[in-house]
Amino acid sequence: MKRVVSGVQPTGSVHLGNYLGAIKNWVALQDTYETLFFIVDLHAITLPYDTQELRKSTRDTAALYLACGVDISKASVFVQSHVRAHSELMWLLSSSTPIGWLQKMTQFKEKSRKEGGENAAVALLTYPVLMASDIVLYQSDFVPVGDDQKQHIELARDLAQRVNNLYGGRKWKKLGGRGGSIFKIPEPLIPQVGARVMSLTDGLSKMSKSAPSDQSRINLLDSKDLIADKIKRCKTDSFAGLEFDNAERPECNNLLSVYQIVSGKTKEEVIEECKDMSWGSFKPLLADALIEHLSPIQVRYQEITADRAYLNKVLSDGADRATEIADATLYNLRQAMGFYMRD
Ligand code: AQP
Repeated sequence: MKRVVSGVQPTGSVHLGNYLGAIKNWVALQDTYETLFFIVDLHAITLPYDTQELRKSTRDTAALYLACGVDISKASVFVQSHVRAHSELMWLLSSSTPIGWLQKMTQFKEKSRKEGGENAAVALLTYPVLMASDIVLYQSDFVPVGDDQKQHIELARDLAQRVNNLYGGRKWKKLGGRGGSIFKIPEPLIPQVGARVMSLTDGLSKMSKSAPSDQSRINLLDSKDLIADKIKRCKTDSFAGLEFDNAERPECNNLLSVYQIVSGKTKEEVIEECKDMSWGSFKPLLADALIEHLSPIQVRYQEITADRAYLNKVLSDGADRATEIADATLYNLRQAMGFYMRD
């Protein structure tokens, strides 16, 4: 069975972008693939953070995975730092990663600028190596992500190929290994709609946890009133009617796309329904569709968080399963890299 891995950082409230770009698609994939979904807490420490908040956010994000429909009878759910192999593999892969590959990552350039350049943590630079480790550790075939992560997946692919070339094949066989490739080369899975959910206050910026204004995003746990208020106040334009794919109307395209997904309608149905609508008629329609879609998730989230022991057991079982797969990969790489192996 082909394998799929993905994760979300516990760096704040999970928002509609994380949900439509990633989590919602995981739920669809768990029937067809072996799936591992983790809370990437090691990634969350690359920028200054609050220690109390990290702990709470990690638990909340795990509960949200389950509330959104991740099913533990099909998927393994765990916390990244509970599987030590992620950090160890990152160190091993770092030795094969050219610094130049990391320095040209768009996210590093943007985030390090915000952190004052030279003062940014080394971890911000090496973040993509950890992400590559997260993926290749599980010999993953596919990684469902939003559009913003395409460049990091590309790096993971290049790195896996580089390590295969450097240490795999005959060289590995001579060291007692099975030879061939050490890592599978992963493919990104980017959804056709929802890959880039945009901010509610600026249709040209992606919806993001770190944007200073909470008005710019719908958090999955926002109350009904707050959702309605955010949609009522979100940025629109003064064109007549509503339409997809007009470059001069990024907000319109974004809001229609969100409506399309949460209402479960096709693009053609949305076009037919909304083409002559005013913003005044469309906004309540969108708010209602969002509330209807998110309400059951919020109810399940409350049930799951009420039972701490259950959640801990899920995460512990998930980490056990993940460790089994991860340790096998790590053993192979250590052997192929020429480490003296313990009996
Ligand atoms: N706006 C988005 N549209 C579609 N997909 C998105 N993702 C994030 N934002 C959008 C996808 O969500 C998954 C998990 O993201 P993450 O938490 O690991 O990444 P992130 O970039 O930290 O999330 P944010 O909210 O965008 O945070 P900041 O503010 O730090 O930039 C990934 O699959 C991602 O593609």
